[in-house]
Amino acid sequence: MEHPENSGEYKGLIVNQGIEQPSSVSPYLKRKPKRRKRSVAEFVEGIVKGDVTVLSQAVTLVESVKPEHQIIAQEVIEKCLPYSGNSIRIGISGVPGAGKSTSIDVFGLHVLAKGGKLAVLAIDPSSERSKGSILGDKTRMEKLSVHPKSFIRPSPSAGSLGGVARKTRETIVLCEAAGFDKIFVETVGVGQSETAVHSMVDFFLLIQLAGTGDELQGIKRGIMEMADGIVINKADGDNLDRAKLAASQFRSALHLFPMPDSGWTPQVLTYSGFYNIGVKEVWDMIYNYIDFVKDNGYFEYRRNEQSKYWMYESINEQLRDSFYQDQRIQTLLQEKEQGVLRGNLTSFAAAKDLLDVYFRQLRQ
Ligand SMILES: Nc1nc2c(ncn2[C@@H]2O[C@H](COP(=O)(O)OP(=O)(O)OP(=O)(O)O)[C@@H](O)[C@H]2O)c(=O)[nH]1
Ligand SMILES: [Mg+2]
Repeated sequence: MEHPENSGEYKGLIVNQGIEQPSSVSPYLKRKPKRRKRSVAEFVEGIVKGDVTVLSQAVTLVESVKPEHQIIAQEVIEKCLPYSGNSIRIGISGVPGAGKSTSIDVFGLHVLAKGGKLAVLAIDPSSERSKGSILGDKTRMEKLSVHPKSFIRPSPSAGSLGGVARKTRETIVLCEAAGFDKIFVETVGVGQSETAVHSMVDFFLLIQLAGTGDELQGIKRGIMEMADGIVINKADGDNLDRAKLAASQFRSALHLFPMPDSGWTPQVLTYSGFYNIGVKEVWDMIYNYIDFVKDNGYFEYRRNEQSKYWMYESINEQLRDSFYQDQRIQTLLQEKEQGVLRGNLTSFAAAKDLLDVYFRQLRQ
C-alpha cells in the first residue's frame, strides 16, 4: 500500500487518516503452548520428589486469591502434611537496614555447609515494600540465591497480615514436604508481623543495631519478650565497642523479664554479617536452644500450641471475611456507621444489629 503522506490529498495541517499499525508482538515469536494443569496427585508427587519447579507452582497456587486455585492448594497442603514437620524453623526479624538480607546470606551458607536444604520465606504485609525488597534481596543474598540447595521465596504480597502469614505458614508445609529441613522466615521488625512469625517458628532471632542513644528505645517490650536470641549486627570496625555496649544493655534489660516458658534464658550476642564475624557463635546458640527444647519437650509443645493458634486464626479470618463480604452487611454498614457518628446509636447496638442481621440470614 502506498504511504498516505505521499498522496496529493495529504495536508500536513489537518487530521489525516492513519495507516494500520503492525502488531506489537513479533509474528516470529511462536506462542508458548499453555501449560497443562497439574492434578493434585501430580503436585504432591513432584513436591515430595523435591522438584523445585513444581514446588514453586504449588506456592503460587497457595498465594492465589482465586477460589479454584485455593481448592487445589488446600488439597495439596493436606496431602503434604504427613511429609512435613521435619525441619527447624527460624524466624529472623529486624528493622529495615538491620542487615537481615546480608545476614541471611551468610547464615544460609553456614547452615548449608552441614548439608540439607534451606528455604527462605518472608512475611511482609505491605506489598509496596516487598516489591522493593525483592530487588534488594537479589543483590544482598548474592551467594544464597544461586546455591543449588536453597529456595528463596519473597513474601506473598496481597492481603491482610493474617492472610499473608497464613500463606507463609502453608508454604512452610510444602517446603518441608519437598525435603527442606531448614526454614528461615524473615520479617521486618516494625510491628505486628513479629507475632505472626513467632507463631510459626521454633526459634525467634531478633537482629538489632547499636544506635546512638538509648539502645532499648523504640523496641517494644513485647517483641523483646518473644525473642529466643537477640543479636547485635554490624559489630565491626568503629562500631565494635558500641555493639558490645548495646549487648550489655540488652542483657540487663532481659534480666527484668520473667523466665520464658521454654526454660531457656534468651542470649545476647554480637556479630558482623557483612564480615562474617561471630556467625558460628550465633548458630551454636541456635542449635543449643533446639537441643535444649527438644530435651525438655518444649519444642513439641510449642509446635502444638502453634497448630492450635492457626486453627483459631483460620476460623477468625473466615468468619470475618464471610461477614464483611455479605451483600446485606455491606449496604447496612454505612448506615449503622452514620448512626453511631450522629449519636443515634451506640457502637455496641450497631454491632449487635449488624450481627443479628448476619446470623438471621445464615439461618434462613
Ligand atoms: N558494617 C556492616 N554493614 C552491614 C552489615 N550487615 C549489613 N550491612 C549493611 O547494612 C545495609 C543494610 O543491609 P541489608 O542486609 O539490606 O538490611 P535489611 O535488614 O535486609 O534491610 P531491608 O531489606 O531494607 O529491611 C547494607 O548497606 C549492608 O551492606 C555488617 O555486618 N556490617
Ligand atoms: Mg532485606
